[in-house]
Amino acid sequence: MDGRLQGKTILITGASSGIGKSTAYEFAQSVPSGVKLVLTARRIDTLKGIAADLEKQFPKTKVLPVQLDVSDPAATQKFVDGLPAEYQEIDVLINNAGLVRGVDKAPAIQEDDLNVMFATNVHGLIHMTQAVLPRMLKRNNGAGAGDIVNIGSIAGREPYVGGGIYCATKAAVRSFTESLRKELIATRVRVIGVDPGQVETEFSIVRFYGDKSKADAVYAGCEPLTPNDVAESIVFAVGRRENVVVADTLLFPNHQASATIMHRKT
Ligand code: NDP
Ligand code: 8X3
Repeated sequence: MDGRLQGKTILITGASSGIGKSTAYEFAQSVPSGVKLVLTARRIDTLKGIAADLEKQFPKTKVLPVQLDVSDPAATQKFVDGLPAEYQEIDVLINNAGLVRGVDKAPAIQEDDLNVMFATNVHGLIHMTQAVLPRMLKRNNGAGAGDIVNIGSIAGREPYVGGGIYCATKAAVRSFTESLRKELIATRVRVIGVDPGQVETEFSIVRFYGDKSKADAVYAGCEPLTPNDVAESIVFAVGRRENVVVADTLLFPNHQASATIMHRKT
């Protein structure tokens, strides 16, 4: 793993929390000889703290924290175009930034929630992919090289009540991921989909607009995945031999069998 990933430039969106943050630590830990991490999110102070801690714990890893709202297409393109020279050749793009807002059902879905979820989870992921892909395709004498990892969800495979918009965004991610893999089949760019089930992060706090007690209730009687469980799968997929594509991963905690079937201890 260390030899395969040594010196790679890895861009992670949504790295200020949860799965994105754990993925940054998992790469740094798995590659003691060092990687270059570009970490983006809206909360730049949090990212700067993570960057400082990573460089302290893993002296051979270099970290560039950048404030970026992926729902802003112009900012995304400007960010990619303006990357410092030593970070310009992105080897691995982890499209992780995403969120859920609310549990409203039609016809009560709030317009703002609808727009923010699609702009972040779908448009944001597509714009970042479009901004990074041209340089990946030029590498390797035009054969292309690099990995694009899209974080979907069980919600993209199985829609549930109160998740109409979030599930639709993740179904769109799944569909885009599959199209992209097919479109890039004549290149050496790998397209990797990772669909987690229940993971305890800030995800449910965001869903309930900051109400921690409602978020805690989601995990009552359960043992959800940790963000590090997902990070390990991401790093495993990226660390395979270049000819191996871990195309599609679905991860559940042991008590979960589908988006809605969970065994809860009473
Ligand atoms: P967190 O809320 O802990 O992390 C979400 C990350 O996305 C944060 O770093 C946040 O940073 C970032 N983010 C949100 N909106 C934007 C934006 N507009 N621009 C840039 N960054 C943004 O949740 P998770 O770690 O759980 O979520 C990560 C991904 O995993 C998401 O795509 C989610 O849908 C997916 N997922 C989560 C599951 C779960 O149960 N937790 C299960 C399946 C999939 P900041 O606020 O600083 O911008
Ligand atoms: C998060 C999983 O089932 O809470 O994507 O929507 S779920």
